[in-house]
Amino acid sequence: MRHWTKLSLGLAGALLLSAPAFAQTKWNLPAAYPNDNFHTENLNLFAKDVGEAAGGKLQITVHGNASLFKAPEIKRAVQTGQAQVGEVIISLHENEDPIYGLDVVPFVATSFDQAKKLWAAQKPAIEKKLASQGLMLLYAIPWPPQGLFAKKDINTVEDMKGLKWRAYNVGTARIAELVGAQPVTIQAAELAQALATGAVNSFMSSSATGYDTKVWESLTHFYDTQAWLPKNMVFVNKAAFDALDKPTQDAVLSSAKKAEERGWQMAQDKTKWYMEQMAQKGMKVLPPGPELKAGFQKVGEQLTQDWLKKAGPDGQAVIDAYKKAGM
Ligand code: PCA
Repeated sequence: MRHWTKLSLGLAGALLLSAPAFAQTKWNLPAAYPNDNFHTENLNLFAKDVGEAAGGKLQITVHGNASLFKAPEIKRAVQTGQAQVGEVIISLHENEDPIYGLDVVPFVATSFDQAKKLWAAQKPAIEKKLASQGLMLLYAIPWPPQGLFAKKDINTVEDMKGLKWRAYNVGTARIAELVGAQPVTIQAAELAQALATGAVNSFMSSSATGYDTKVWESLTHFYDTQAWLPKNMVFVNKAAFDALDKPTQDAVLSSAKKAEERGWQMAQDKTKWYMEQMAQKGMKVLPPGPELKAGFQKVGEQLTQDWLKKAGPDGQAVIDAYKKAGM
């Protein structure tokens, strides 16, 4: 009898000790890329940092690989409070505002350094836009430079005519249109399958996504065109953020700052590694030839014109700020 009393007292004690002495807030973070992609790894580190910095008061659960919401639905889910924080590739929302599409205009920023300067110029406008949508920006991280994946030699843009082209946003669909390829919009989570079934046989993206989708199982060439560095942004529902106490808000902000620095470094560090992996799997990983390069430059000029026309004086001001920063 005494033994049981002791045991139950012990159990009750353990429960008391393990139960937080405060209310714990739980946030869901939908994300669209695989769990072992560096963006998602960084999100998990961010969640861990927040938990620690907030002394356990806020627990963020990352749902990678579009498992909670599909990529195009994530932003709305956070706006409507179905999720509290989320990650999307910014350019997915170019239709809402051209400012979301600036980092995917080819050849505006083609290195990590330039991408960082472009982000500094683009950020205030994006923050403002997000604020008008009830959202608050936390940070943004680039993808490695975008190259061209194909199943044959591509020496000129004419060689791209008729390709079954996978697009991930308005910009990549427009490229198909300009070179006479047939665009199909497919998000990363469905890309491996689209490649396997032959629904598409070409696309532009990073070595990271080539690696994530085991692209070597379907395609043979990666041309390292370094055309642009798109970015993912992580943002919160502003009302959910405002509902946190001040120390917890600070924990989110300081962890976001850490995540931003870490993520830029991860993207840079992994770029070469991803390309090496593809080469090791037997892909031809090579720079674009001079004719292809020249053709792409022309496509880029057209897309720059398109963008400036859409974005008007506000967009021009952002580009000017970028150029002033010494691109
Ligand atoms: N990978 C993502 C977006 C940009 C990138 O490099 C994709 O292909 O969907």
